Amino acid sequence: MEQLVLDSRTRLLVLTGAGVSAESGVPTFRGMNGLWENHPVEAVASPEGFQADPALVWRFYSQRRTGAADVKPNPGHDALVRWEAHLGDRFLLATQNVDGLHARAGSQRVVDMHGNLFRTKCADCRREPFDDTSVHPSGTVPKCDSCGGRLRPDIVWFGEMLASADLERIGEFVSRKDGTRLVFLAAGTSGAVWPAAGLVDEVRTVGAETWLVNSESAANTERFQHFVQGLSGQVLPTLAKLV
Ligand code: BV8
Ligand code: ZN
Repeated sequence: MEQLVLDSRTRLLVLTGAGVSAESGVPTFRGMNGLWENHPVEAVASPEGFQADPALVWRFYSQRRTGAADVKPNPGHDALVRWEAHLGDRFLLATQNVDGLHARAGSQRVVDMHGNLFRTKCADCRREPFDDTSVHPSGTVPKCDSCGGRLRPDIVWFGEMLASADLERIGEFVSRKDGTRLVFLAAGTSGAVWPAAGLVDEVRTVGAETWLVNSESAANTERFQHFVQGLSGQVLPTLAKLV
């Protein structure tokens, strides 16, 4: 297998998707072939879906909270923690996953691009989002104790903008001029969801070296210089040479 060299001249941006959590037992979106209780995920994970039936949306996220509560990080998560320890501030992990497994594995330099399953915010006021593991399977909609409005998961739904602070943090890392060379590695993502799927194009404008680690060829495989087919939990632990 080709080796990814992580040395003192390297700046590494990693993008992870649902495939990185699959070996921990968290179902991927494609694995559910985009459906939940034969609703298209895009319909449930959307402001329109929440407007139409907030109880259904809370049932969906309650099931996901229950499913993700006691899963463990896998060797793919652990490899990323080692790479971060080796590279320090020349490492950044942008994840599309909302399961919190990167933090649980010990990753610190993480951008939760699509929010966090175990955080809740108010749909009707600007109170701070708060950590929350509560589940509401029986179709109740939890109420905000500041404004009495509807609480919702602190997740970026389809049709919603990603946090500008998150996008800026990634953009700064990509365009940093510190004499290091940028390497971009995407793992476990089908490259179907934007704007995350556009990151590979963004990094190529600054001449980055690009890698994709995925169990099957993804929608944007040909946009990567290196494609390593395999399970992230098996590939990531031996892919990088830490110099
Ligand atoms: C926005 C939270 C607009 C929800 C998520 C047409 C063109 C361009 C864009 C669009 C378009 N039509 C619609 C859009 C916009 C839309 C979009 O991209 N839609 C897609 C479906 C086409 N994007 C948005 O809405 C984004 N916002 O664009 O705002 C806007 C503009 C102006 C003003 C206002 C608004 C917001 C996107 C964020 C949505 N939220 N998550 C939740 O989780 O409940 S996305 C959600 O789905 C996940 O977070 C994840 O990101 C995504 C699924 O993608 P993957 O992570 O890649 O997972 P997937 O299962 O697809 O793939 C897994 C891969 O791993 C597979 O390839 C598999 O082979 C592989 N694999 C499996 N096991 C392993 C493995 N690989 C390695 N090892 C293994 N063991
Ligand atoms: Zn409120």
